[in-house]
Amino acid sequence: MKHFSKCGVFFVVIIMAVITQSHAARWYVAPGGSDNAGGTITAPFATMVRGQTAAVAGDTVYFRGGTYYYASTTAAIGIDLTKSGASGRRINYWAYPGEIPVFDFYGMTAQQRIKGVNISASWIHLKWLEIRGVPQNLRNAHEDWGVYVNGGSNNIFELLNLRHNMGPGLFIIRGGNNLVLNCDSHDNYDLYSSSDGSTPNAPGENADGFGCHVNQAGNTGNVFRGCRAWNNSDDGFDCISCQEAVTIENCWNWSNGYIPGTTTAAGNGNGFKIGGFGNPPDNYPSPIPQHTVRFCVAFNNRAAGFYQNHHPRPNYYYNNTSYNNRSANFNLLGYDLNAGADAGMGILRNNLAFTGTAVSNGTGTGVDAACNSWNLTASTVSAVDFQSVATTGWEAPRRADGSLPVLTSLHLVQGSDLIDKGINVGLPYIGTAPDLGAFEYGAVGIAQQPFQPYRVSGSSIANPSGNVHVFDLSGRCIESGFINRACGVFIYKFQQPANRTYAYPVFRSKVDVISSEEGIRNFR
Ligand SMILES: [Ca+2]
Ligand SMILES: [Ca+2]
Ligand SMILES: [Ca+2]
Ligand SMILES: [Ca+2]
Repeated sequence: MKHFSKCGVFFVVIIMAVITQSHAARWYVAPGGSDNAGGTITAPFATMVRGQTAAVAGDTVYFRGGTYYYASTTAAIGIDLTKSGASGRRINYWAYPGEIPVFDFYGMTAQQRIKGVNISASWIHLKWLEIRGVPQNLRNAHEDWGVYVNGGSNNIFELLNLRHNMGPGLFIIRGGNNLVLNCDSHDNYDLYSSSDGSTPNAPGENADGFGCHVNQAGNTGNVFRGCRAWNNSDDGFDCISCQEAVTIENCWNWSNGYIPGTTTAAGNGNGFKIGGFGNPPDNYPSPIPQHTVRFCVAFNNRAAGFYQNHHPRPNYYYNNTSYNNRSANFNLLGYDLNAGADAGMGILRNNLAFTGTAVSNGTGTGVDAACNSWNLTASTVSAVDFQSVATTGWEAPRRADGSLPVLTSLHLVQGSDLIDKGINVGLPYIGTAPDLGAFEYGAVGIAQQPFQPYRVSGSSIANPSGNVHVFDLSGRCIESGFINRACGVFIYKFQQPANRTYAYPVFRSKVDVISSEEGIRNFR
């Protein structure tokens, strides 16, 4: 869908759904509350599970700021979310606006593998919660987990701060169509991992930032968007043994593979470990999924920035930036099942590698690479192509809507010979062609929100035909603009970029924006 403005005006397009919310209840939970209370703002519950008991599809459970401590000598699960919402009416578990609820599981001391939050529910939405401190109590097992998605589908995990757990921050073992949006996972370290009798293991080998490892066919549609992973002892993102395709986009990671906060080696240390079923591959599905990683950044990881991990079919790597990763920026070590041997694999376009080894295992019939920085002879990559190459500041606070901060690091400078040197792969770009790397020169930023406006760069569409206003829960008008009924429910805001006259629009599925209590109250 490509539309161009005759006048060349550049717009920010905001996509939203018009929904009608009625009779959705609000429940409140606070530290110091009581599960015998009424769950009102003045008499809040004490626990998330009590909120779950009260809530039905479409309801929102608000958590007031403060720390919720979980302690048990017998329980393996801190919070068990089993109640599903429904299509278009998720059950929401959200921070009360402007407050920070922290769920601390350090007191879970049972001699079991611990799950901080276990999720078999579908159609739920967790937002702006901190989940920390899940311990490892066993000394003969692998990792524990912060959030463990075990059968839940169609969920949104948004703005979760997953940290200092002794295992992955968020791990999907079963379930599809989950959106992990604008989450951060950092400083996770499985210090006590050891062999469980079946698989050799060692301290630090399992605490990934994010993992998607769905173990059954049909669990398609899991997406990680706008997430960051850093200082995790194993990998940033890991999709080993995943039976269905995963999409990772607009995500950043760095400094994984070390004991957090040190330069002491720990686990594997790949930024994006994209697939794999062991070496040689074992227990893989047919067809073998092809994962997608695009518009992502990896730097300063102990091993590769982007790693094929013996995956026996080429994955898609589009418009990624990989900087100063220790073993290679892109390691395409795959596996040729017909030959029964290792082989380079990957479909790569518009990627940018800088400092260190650009690509390893980058040849062979399984590799389809074009228009990457290492393929171009007329362009060269050096520090002067970038506004900055700083590796600090990437964990900066997110923008007000939860999207990634706008940095200058690894963004191209005006005049760089990496601008417009890519090839159209059907993804948005500015100018005459895509640039190399994750950040398109001239873009105004990408925000990811499923229901509060989803902002993307786009060009105009003719004939906006009405005004629309968007209100948040407190009644504050947060957005206003024109509506174009002919093209669905989009709001247009005018924005003139520097040095640019037009851009391609991006229209995402409106499915992303349903189920919000913060919908449009005033549509005329
Ligand atoms: Ca590992
Ligand atoms: Ca891993
Ligand atoms: Ca250059
Ligand atoms: Ca471009």
